Amino acid sequence: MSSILDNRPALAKEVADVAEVAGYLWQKGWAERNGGNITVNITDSIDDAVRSMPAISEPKAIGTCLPNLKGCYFYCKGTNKRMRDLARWPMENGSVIRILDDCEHYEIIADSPVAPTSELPSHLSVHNWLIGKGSTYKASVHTHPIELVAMSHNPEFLKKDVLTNLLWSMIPETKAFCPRGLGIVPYMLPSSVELADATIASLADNYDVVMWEKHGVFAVGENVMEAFDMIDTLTKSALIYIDSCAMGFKPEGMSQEQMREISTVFNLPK
Ligand code: 2HA
Ligand code: ZN
Repeated sequence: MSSILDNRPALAKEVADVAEVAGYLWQKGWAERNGGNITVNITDSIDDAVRSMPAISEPKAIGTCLPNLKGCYFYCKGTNKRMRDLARWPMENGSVIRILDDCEHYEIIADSPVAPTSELPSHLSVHNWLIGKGSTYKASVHTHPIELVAMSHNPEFLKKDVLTNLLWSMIPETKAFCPRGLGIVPYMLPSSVELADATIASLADNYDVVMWEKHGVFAVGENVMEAFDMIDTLTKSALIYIDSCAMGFKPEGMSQEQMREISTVFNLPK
Protein backbone atom coordinates (compact mmCIF):
# COMPACT_ATOMS: atom_id res chain seq x y z
CA MET A 1 0.00 0.00 0.00
CA SER A 2 1.31 3.44 -0.85
CA SER A 3 1.81 5.99 1.90
CA ILE A 4 1.91 9.77 2.13
CA LEU A 5 5.41 9.20 3.56
CA ASP A 6 6.71 7.64 0.30
CA ASN A 7 9.35 9.88 -1.32
CA ARG A 8 8.83 12.56 1.33
CA PRO A 9 11.89 12.19 3.58
CA ALA A 10 11.15 15.25 5.72
CA LEU A 11 7.63 14.07 6.50
CA ALA A 12 8.81 10.49 7.00
CA LYS A 13 11.40 11.73 9.52
CA GLU A 14 8.73 13.67 11.48
CA VAL A 15 6.56 10.56 11.72
CA ALA A 16 9.55 8.29 12.52
CA ASP A 17 10.43 10.59 15.43
CA VAL A 18 6.86 10.34 16.76
CA ALA A 19 7.07 6.54 16.49
CA GLU A 20 10.42 6.52 18.33
CA VAL A 21 8.99 8.63 21.17
CA ALA A 22 5.84 6.48 21.32
CA GLY A 23 8.12 3.49 21.91
CA TYR A 24 9.89 5.29 24.75
CA LEU A 25 6.56 6.22 26.37
CA TRP A 26 5.49 2.58 26.32
CA GLN A 27 8.86 1.27 27.58
CA LYS A 28 8.82 3.74 30.45
CA GLY A 29 5.39 2.55 31.57
CA TRP A 30 3.85 5.95 30.91
CA ALA A 31 1.43 4.75 28.22
CA GLU A 32 -0.89 2.05 29.52
CA ARG A 33 -3.51 0.91 27.00
CA ASN A 34 -4.37 3.94 24.81
CA GLY A 35 -2.97 6.45 27.32
CA GLY A 36 -1.42 9.65 26.08
CA ASN A 37 -1.39 11.42 22.76
CA ILE A 38 0.99 13.18 20.40
CA THR A 39 0.32 15.76 17.72
CA VAL A 40 2.87 17.45 15.46
CA ASN A 41 2.33 20.44 13.19
CA ILE A 42 3.82 19.11 9.94
CA THR A 43 2.74 22.01 7.71
CA ASP A 44 6.37 22.90 6.87
CA SER A 45 6.89 19.42 5.38
CA ILE A 46 3.80 19.55 3.16
CA ASP A 47 4.12 19.97 -0.63
CA ASP A 48 1.60 20.95 -3.31
CA ALA A 49 0.82 17.32 -4.12
CA VAL A 50 -0.29 16.75 -0.51
CA ARG A 51 -2.23 20.02 -0.55
CA SER A 52 -4.28 18.68 -3.44
CA MET A 53 -4.80 15.21 -1.96
CA PRO A 54 -8.49 14.40 -1.55
CA ALA A 55 -9.97 13.83 1.89
CA ILE A 56 -10.60 10.26 3.04
CA SER A 57 -13.12 11.31 5.73
CA GLU A 58 -16.08 13.64 6.03
CA PRO A 59 -15.24 17.09 7.40
CA LYS A 60 -15.37 16.75 11.19
CA ALA A 61 -16.00 19.52 13.71
CA ILE A 62 -13.07 20.48 15.95
CA GLY A 63 -15.57 21.89 18.47
CA THR A 64 -14.03 25.33 18.44
CA CYS A 65 -12.77 27.89 15.90
CA LEU A 66 -8.96 28.07 15.64
CA PRO A 67 -8.15 30.86 13.13
CA ASN A 68 -4.35 30.44 13.17
CA LEU A 69 -4.64 26.83 11.95
CA LYS A 70 -6.20 27.63 8.56
CA GLY A 71 -4.59 25.29 6.00
CA CYS A 72 -2.34 23.61 8.58
CA TYR A 73 -1.53 19.89 8.58
CA PHE A 74 -1.00 17.69 11.62
CA TYR A 75 0.10 14.16 12.30
CA CYS A 76 -2.11 12.94 15.17
CA LYS A 77 -2.11 9.76 17.20
CA GLY A 78 -5.41 7.95 16.69
CA THR A 79 -8.07 7.81 19.37
CA ASN A 80 -8.10 4.49 21.24
CA LYS A 81 -4.80 3.53 19.60
CA ARG A 82 -1.88 2.27 21.66
CA MET A 83 1.55 3.96 21.83
CA ARG A 84 3.20 0.53 21.66
CA ASP A 85 1.44 -0.14 18.35
CA LEU A 86 2.11 3.36 17.01
CA ALA A 87 5.81 2.78 17.67
CA ARG A 88 5.82 0.06 15.02
CA TRP A 89 3.01 1.14 12.70
CA PRO A 90 2.62 4.92 12.94
CA MET A 91 0.36 5.30 9.91
CA GLU A 92 -2.03 2.60 11.11
CA ASN A 93 -2.32 4.10 14.59
CA GLY A 94 -2.35 7.75 13.60
CA SER A 95 -3.20 9.89 10.59
CA VAL A 96 -2.54 13.15 8.78
CA ILE A 97 -5.29 15.76 9.01
CA ARG A 98 -5.89 19.05 7.18
CA ILE A 99 -7.59 22.01 8.88
CA LEU A 100 -10.27 23.43 6.59
CA ASP A 101 -10.59 27.09 5.64
CA ASP A 102 -13.48 27.69 8.09
CA CYS A 103 -10.99 26.83 10.90
CA GLU A 104 -13.76 24.84 12.60
CA HIS A 105 -13.44 21.53 10.77
CA TYR A 106 -10.74 19.10 9.76
CA GLU A 107 -10.55 16.17 7.37
CA ILE A 108 -8.30 13.13 7.35
CA ILE A 109 -6.15 12.86 4.23
CA ALA A 110 -3.78 9.90 4.85
CA ASP A 111 -2.98 7.04 5.10
CA SER A 112 -6.24 5.54 6.38
CA PRO A 113 -9.23 7.12 8.15
CA VAL A 114 -7.90 6.72 11.72
CA ALA A 115 -9.86 9.18 13.91
CA PRO A 116 -7.52 11.50 15.81
CA THR A 117 -6.93 11.54 19.58
CA SER A 118 -9.71 12.30 22.08
CA GLU A 119 -7.57 15.22 23.26
CA LEU A 120 -7.63 16.80 19.76
CA PRO A 121 -9.42 20.00 20.91
CA SER A 122 -6.78 20.66 23.58
CA HIS A 123 -3.87 19.76 21.29
CA LEU A 124 -5.16 21.91 18.41
CA SER A 125 -6.05 24.80 20.75
CA VAL A 126 -2.47 24.73 22.01
CA HIS A 127 -1.05 24.69 18.45
CA ASN A 128 -3.37 27.60 17.55
CA TRP A 129 -2.12 29.52 20.58
CA LEU A 130 1.56 28.72 19.82
CA ILE A 131 1.24 30.07 16.26
CA GLY A 132 -0.60 33.14 17.55
CA LYS A 133 2.27 34.09 19.80
CA GLY A 134 4.86 33.54 17.06
CA SER A 135 6.30 30.37 18.60
CA THR A 136 8.32 27.95 16.44
CA TYR A 137 7.19 24.98 18.58
CA LYS A 138 5.65 22.23 16.49
CA ALA A 139 5.02 19.29 18.85
CA SER A 140 2.79 18.52 21.81
CA VAL A 141 3.01 15.36 23.90
CA HIS A 142 0.60 14.18 26.60
CA THR A 143 1.60 11.17 28.69
CA HIS A 144 1.16 9.60 32.16
CA PRO A 145 4.63 9.55 33.83
CA ILE A 146 4.23 7.45 36.97
CA GLU A 147 6.41 9.35 39.44
CA LEU A 148 5.28 12.84 38.40
CA VAL A 149 1.62 11.82 38.58
CA ALA A 150 2.25 10.27 42.02
CA MET A 151 3.76 13.56 43.20
CA SER A 152 0.63 15.41 42.02
CA HIS A 153 -1.35 13.54 44.70
CA ASN A 154 0.40 15.62 47.37
CA PRO A 155 -1.40 19.01 47.74
CA GLU A 156 1.84 20.58 49.01
CA PHE A 157 3.48 19.88 45.63
CA LEU A 158 0.64 21.60 43.75
CA LYS A 159 1.48 25.07 45.09
CA LYS A 160 3.07 27.25 42.44
CA ASP A 161 6.68 26.24 41.65
CA VAL A 162 7.13 24.01 44.73
CA LEU A 163 7.63 21.02 42.43
CA THR A 164 9.60 23.11 39.92
CA ASN A 165 12.13 24.04 42.58
CA LEU A 166 12.26 20.60 44.13
CA LEU A 167 12.84 18.89 40.76
CA TRP A 168 15.37 21.49 39.61
CA SER A 169 17.34 20.99 42.83
CA MET A 170 17.82 17.22 42.38
CA ILE A 171 20.40 17.39 39.57
CA PRO A 172 21.83 20.35 37.60
CA GLU A 173 20.61 19.07 34.21
CA THR A 174 16.96 19.48 35.12
CA LYS A 175 17.08 23.27 35.33
CA ALA A 176 19.42 23.43 32.32
CA PHE A 177 17.17 21.35 30.07
CA CYS A 178 13.74 22.18 31.49
CA PRO A 179 14.43 25.82 32.32
CA ARG A 180 10.81 26.95 32.54
CA GLY A 181 9.91 24.34 35.16
CA LEU A 182 6.60 22.55 35.64
CA GLY A 183 3.26 24.37 35.56
CA ILE A 184 0.32 22.98 37.52
CA VAL A 185 -3.23 22.55 36.23
CA PRO A 186 -5.77 21.45 38.86
CA TYR A 187 -7.73 18.27 38.18
CA MET A 188 -10.23 18.65 35.33
CA LEU A 189 -12.18 16.21 33.19
CA PRO A 190 -9.95 14.67 30.47
CA SER A 191 -10.67 15.98 26.94
CA SER A 192 -12.69 18.94 28.27
CA VAL A 193 -12.54 22.47 26.88
CA GLU A 194 -11.85 23.66 30.46
CA LEU A 195 -8.73 21.48 30.56
CA ALA A 196 -7.60 22.86 27.18
CA ASP A 197 -8.11 26.46 28.36
CA ALA A 198 -6.34 25.85 31.68
CA THR A 199 -3.43 24.18 29.85
CA ILE A 200 -2.98 27.21 27.59
CA ALA A 201 -3.18 29.53 30.60
CA SER A 202 -0.38 27.58 32.29
CA LEU A 203 1.77 27.46 29.11
CA ALA A 204 1.19 31.23 28.80
CA ASP A 205 2.57 31.56 32.33
CA ASN A 206 5.85 30.56 30.66
CA TYR A 207 5.97 26.80 31.17
CA ASP A 208 6.85 24.24 28.47
CA VAL A 209 5.59 21.32 30.57
CA VAL A 210 2.42 21.37 32.66
CA MET A 211 1.12 18.81 35.13
CA TRP A 212 -2.49 17.76 34.85
CA GLU A 213 -3.19 16.95 38.52
CA LYS A 214 -3.75 13.21 39.14
CA HIS A 215 -3.62 12.52 35.38
CA GLY A 216 -0.41 13.27 33.49
CA VAL A 217 1.70 15.94 31.85
CA PHE A 218 1.37 17.99 28.69
CA ALA A 219 4.58 19.26 27.05
CA VAL A 220 5.27 21.45 24.04
CA GLY A 221 8.54 21.81 22.15
CA GLU A 222 10.27 22.57 18.86
CA ASN A 223 9.83 18.89 18.01
CA VAL A 224 8.60 15.68 19.57
CA MET A 225 12.07 14.66 20.85
CA GLU A 226 12.51 17.93 22.70
CA ALA A 227 9.06 17.70 24.31
CA PHE A 228 9.83 14.12 25.38
CA ASP A 229 13.28 15.04 26.72
CA MET A 230 11.82 17.65 29.07
CA ILE A 231 9.33 15.16 30.54
CA ASP A 232 12.11 12.56 30.82
CA THR A 233 14.44 15.02 32.59
CA LEU A 234 11.76 16.06 35.12
CA THR A 235 10.98 12.39 35.74
CA LYS A 236 14.67 11.64 36.37
CA SER A 237 14.60 14.25 39.14
CA ALA A 238 11.38 12.80 40.54
CA LEU A 239 13.05 9.36 40.67
CA ILE A 240 16.07 10.75 42.53
CA TYR A 241 13.73 12.36 45.07
CA ILE A 242 11.74 9.15 45.49
CA ASP A 243 14.85 6.96 45.76
CA SER A 244 16.23 9.25 48.47
CA CYS A 245 12.94 9.02 50.39
CA ALA A 246 13.03 5.23 49.95
CA MET A 247 16.51 5.21 51.53
CA GLY A 248 14.99 6.94 54.52
CA PHE A 249 16.03 10.57 54.11
CA LYS A 250 14.69 13.73 52.42
CA PRO A 251 17.24 14.76 49.79
CA GLU A 252 19.07 17.97 50.62
CA GLY A 253 18.76 19.39 47.09
CA MET A 254 21.08 21.89 45.44
CA SER A 255 21.02 25.32 47.13
CA GLN A 256 19.23 28.34 45.63
CA GLU A 257 22.69 29.83 45.05
CA GLN A 258 23.80 26.74 43.11
CA MET A 259 20.64 26.91 41.00
CA ARG A 260 21.14 30.64 40.31
CA GLU A 261 24.64 29.79 39.13
CA ILE A 262 23.18 27.29 36.63
CA SER A 263 20.83 29.99 35.30
CA THR A 264 23.70 32.43 34.82
CA VAL A 265 26.07 29.96 33.18
CA PHE A 266 23.39 28.47 30.88
CA ASN A 267 21.72 31.85 30.26
CA LEU A 268 18.32 30.49 31.31
CA PRO A 269 14.98 32.35 31.24
CA LYS A 270 14.17 31.79 34.96
O1 2HA B 1 -5.75 9.54 25.00
O2 2HA B 1 -4.50 9.96 27.89
O3 2HA B 1 -6.11 11.97 28.45
C1 2HA B 1 -5.85 9.00 26.26
C2 2HA B 1 -5.54 10.01 27.28
C3 2HA B 1 -6.53 11.06 27.52
ZN1 ZN C 1 -4.27 11.20 29.59
